[in-house]
Amino acid sequence: MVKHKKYFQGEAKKELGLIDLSDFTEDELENARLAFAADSRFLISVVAHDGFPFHQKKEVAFAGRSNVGKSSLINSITNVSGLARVSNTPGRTQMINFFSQRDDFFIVDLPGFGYAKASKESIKQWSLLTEEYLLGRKELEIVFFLIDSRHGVKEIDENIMEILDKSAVSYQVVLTKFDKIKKSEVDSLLLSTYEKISRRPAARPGILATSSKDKFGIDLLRCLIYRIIKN
Ligand SMILES: Nc1nc2c(ncn2[C@@H]2O[C@H](COP(=O)(O)OP(=O)(O)O)[C@@H](O)[C@H]2O)c(=O)[nH]1
Ligand SMILES: [Mg+2]
Repeated sequence: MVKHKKYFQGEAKKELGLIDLSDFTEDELENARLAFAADSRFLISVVAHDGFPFHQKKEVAFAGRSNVGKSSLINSITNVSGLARVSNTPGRTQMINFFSQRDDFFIVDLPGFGYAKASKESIKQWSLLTEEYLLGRKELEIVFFLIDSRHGVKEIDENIMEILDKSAVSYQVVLTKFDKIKKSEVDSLLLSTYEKISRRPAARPGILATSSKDKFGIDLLRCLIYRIIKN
């Protein structure tokens, strides 16, 4: 397990909304680890709403801008390096990808938004199938909304949060690529993120900082998912 110490050297960041180890019990950490220990597999890529799989289990979805580190994060929590394709070519995945975790629950990789074209146009394109999924999918329990630590919450992220606020599901903000920012930038990143999400009605409290590169925060993300699934 990667200790917070490496990034924070023991400083309390709770007042800045940071989710940390103290939010979970030892049992939760262990059970969450076991829940992801094996049997992650790709199920299906969906391009139209009639293709959504039929099942009785819960789904947790991941959303964020193209290149935010979504595929890398899914690979990290499942420990399967090639599960969700990690791409250096942003904007290529316009499908909704479903992964099964031990046939217990499903991880859903939503299309990345905001690449290249004018942001309005790309949001429109992003939202057709995705909005249908977000607004109508009763199996969906939570959305993890990924924000690149290097950029913070941008206007296009705010636009997507507006869509998420209209959906029936709450979302948890997750900072990605946390290894990329300097220690001196951490407080202002957490502060500005906290400020921007605290006025959002459907945003869950707290911010989870992660790095797929260093496997930082991955155990905590598994715990958050485990709590949702077991509820
Ligand atoms: N330094 C660093 N790079 C990352 C991290 N996560 C992803 N990347 C890189 O960011 C790029 C986009 O990642 P990917 O997972 O494909 O993003 P996606 O488009 O959101 O699915 C790739 O070059 C990854 O190697 C991270 O935690 N740290
Ligand atoms: Mg991807």
